[in-house]
Amino acid sequence: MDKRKIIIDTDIGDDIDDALAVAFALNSPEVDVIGITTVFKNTDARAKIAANLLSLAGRDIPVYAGCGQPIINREDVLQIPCQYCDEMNRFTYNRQIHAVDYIINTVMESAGDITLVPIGPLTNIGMAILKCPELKTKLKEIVLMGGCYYSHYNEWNIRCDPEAAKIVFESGIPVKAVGLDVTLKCRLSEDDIKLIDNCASPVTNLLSELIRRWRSVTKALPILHDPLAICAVFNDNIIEMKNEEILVETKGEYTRGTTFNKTGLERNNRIVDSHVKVAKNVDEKAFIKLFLERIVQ
Ligand SMILES: [Ca+2]
Repeated sequence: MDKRKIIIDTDIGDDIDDALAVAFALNSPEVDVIGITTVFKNTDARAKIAANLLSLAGRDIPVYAGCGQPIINREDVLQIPCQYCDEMNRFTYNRQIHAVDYIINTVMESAGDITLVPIGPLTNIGMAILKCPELKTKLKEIVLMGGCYYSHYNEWNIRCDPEAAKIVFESGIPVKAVGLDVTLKCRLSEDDIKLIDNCASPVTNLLSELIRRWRSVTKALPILHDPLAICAVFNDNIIEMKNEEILVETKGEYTRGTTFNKTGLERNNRIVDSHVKVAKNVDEKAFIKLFLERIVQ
């Protein structure tokens, strides 16, 4: 089986689903994680969390820190993510190369077989496309978590950097987007968390600790938003995808960062010739089963 080469671009450290997504990708034989880049706010701390996870997994995968500031929005880039702790400071990453340059160099030197998997705000990807428009001809696909396509809500990843999202959706690069309206169906239960807690491998021990830190702040159960984007890279059975033309609102006072399904707005049932596919539905039971099988080994 040919493995899909992927670069995961992540805001690991705030919501718990990024760490779960990286662990899921590392244990999925269909994909080869060739690099991890971090984005949004404190990308240095996020890179150290990713490096810690990779170290425990015994995987030698390079990590690069990217843009902390979105293109127009302003954020506190020194804010410490809730899953970070001082012990993670010893984990290192490649500080010589910025994530945007790593993405550009790696994709441009490739045989056109690299898929980007952004599971945070799209700043690094948008900046890479702005800096090197030739990426459009070299990237295989972008598979992202973000947006909300069959109901109108300004989902976090798009809202945090609407300009970057607009660049990505208008780039002409094949995009597969897994939106909030579908990912919300994929929620872990208390019993699922116990399975992870009881597994006691080095990676699941860290995941348990990260889940505990995250739950102490949120009092919530993990939702598998980002792992579903990893699944969308290789599995066509669990997620139903549909071609749509997607617009990103960048101006609205109340709607900035909302994704609009142009086909839905027109209501004329025309055939859509679009490079964008969005998730319409998910078999959440099959997905959570697959996810747990691969995390709890
Ligand atoms: Ca994320």
